[in-house]
Formats: sequence, structure tokens, C-alpha cells
Amino acid sequence: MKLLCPSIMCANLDHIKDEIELLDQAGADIFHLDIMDGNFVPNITLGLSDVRAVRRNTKKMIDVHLMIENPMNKVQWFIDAGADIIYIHPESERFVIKTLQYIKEQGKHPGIAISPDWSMEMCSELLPFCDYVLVMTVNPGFAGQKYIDTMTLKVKKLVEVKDHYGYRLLIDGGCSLEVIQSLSKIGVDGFVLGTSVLFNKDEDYRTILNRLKED
Ligand code: S6P
Ligand code: MG
Repeated sequence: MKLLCPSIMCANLDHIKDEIELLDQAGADIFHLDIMDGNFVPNITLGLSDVRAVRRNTKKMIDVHLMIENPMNKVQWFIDAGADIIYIHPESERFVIKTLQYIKEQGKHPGIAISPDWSMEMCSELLPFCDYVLVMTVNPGFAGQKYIDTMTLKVKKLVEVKDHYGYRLLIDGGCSLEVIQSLSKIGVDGFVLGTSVLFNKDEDYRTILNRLKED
């Protein structure tokens, strides 16, 4: 069973309540919220009030993908706002393990987001502390980019050791139907769904999510 994670920055934010309800009823598993600070990445997207708004409208899991400098100081804000899974980028924080431990101690799920520049080996010390690992298959900052093919080798390496460490492996960026089908076959657990497959399409969310679940 794949975990299907709509990327809320790609939804129609004029109607956030309706969007969340539709996605929830259509079978979304985890709501993915991209949080950017304009420093770590050259963009600013969702924030705490968006996390609260999603939390008010679903009982399903919410993840926050923190693309911000020094996330340790701020993870508690996102926990208080209702996040269940917190992804941090190792390159954004001096004390990564300490931050992952803190998230776990608060009863939430720690995760790392691995940028295209980072190899699996550069993250190996962190894997025992992760409930979730998010491989970025585009450069962080923007929706609508193309999947970087050379990331597939890293994904395969992370699949090989995921049962040993006990994390779930998800993919973020350019997840088209073809990417989802092929990576799901090799053991990837879930996918962030943005403009490549879910939003601004002619079909409704339920039709698309049902198809993705089947394949
Ligand atoms: C990018 C962000 C992603 C995007 C998602 C969009 O920095 O972390 O979560 O929102 O990748 O999906 P797509 O299909 O437009 O690439
Ligand atoms: Mg993301």
C-alpha cells in the first residue's frame, strides 16, 4: 500500500477547507506542507497558520517539510500547530540528531529530507533516528520541476536498508504516474503528489488517487 501525500502548496488556497475535505475523502494518507523561509531556499510558502488550518479540517497525518534555517528552535511551533511528522534538512541544522531526538521525545515522528546534493552516505549517521526519510528528487524550493533521474540510485540504496533501520521511505518532487509506478515496485513507501500528477488536472482527486493506489 502506497502512502499518498498531497502537497498542499499546490492546492487551491482560496478554498483550503474544501480542498482538505475533498483530499481527505478521496483517500489522501498524509498532508504534506512545505515550509520555506526565503533563506534556506529562495522561496516562502506555507506557515504555521496553514498547518493549523489543515489540522482543523482533517484527522489524518500532517507532515511539515521544513526548508528553514536552524529548525531546532522552531520544531515546537509546528508540533503545537498540529504536525505529526517533521522533516528537517541536515544541512540546515548544526545539531541534527539532537533535533530528531527532540521530535521523538515530544511523541512525534522525526524525519530527514535529503536534497539532491546529499548522498545516502552523508546521511548514514542520521538514519537510526528517523521514522521517515524523504528523498528530494527536485531541488528544494518550487513545485513543477522535473524528476532528477540520477536520484534513483540513491533511492535504491535507501530501500535496501530501510527495514534494518525501520524508517518509511518517501519521494518528493516530480512524482508523475510513471515515477510512482516504477519506484513503488522497488519498495518505496510513499509519494508527495503535486502538479505532476494531482493538481490542476481534468480529473477529480478521488479518480486520480484511486488510480495511484491500484497501480
Ligand atoms: C519542493 C517541495 C515539494 C513540492 C512538490 C510539488 O521544494 O518540497 O513538496 O511541493 O514536489 O510536486 P510537483 O509534482 O509539482 O513536483
Ligand atoms: Mg516538500
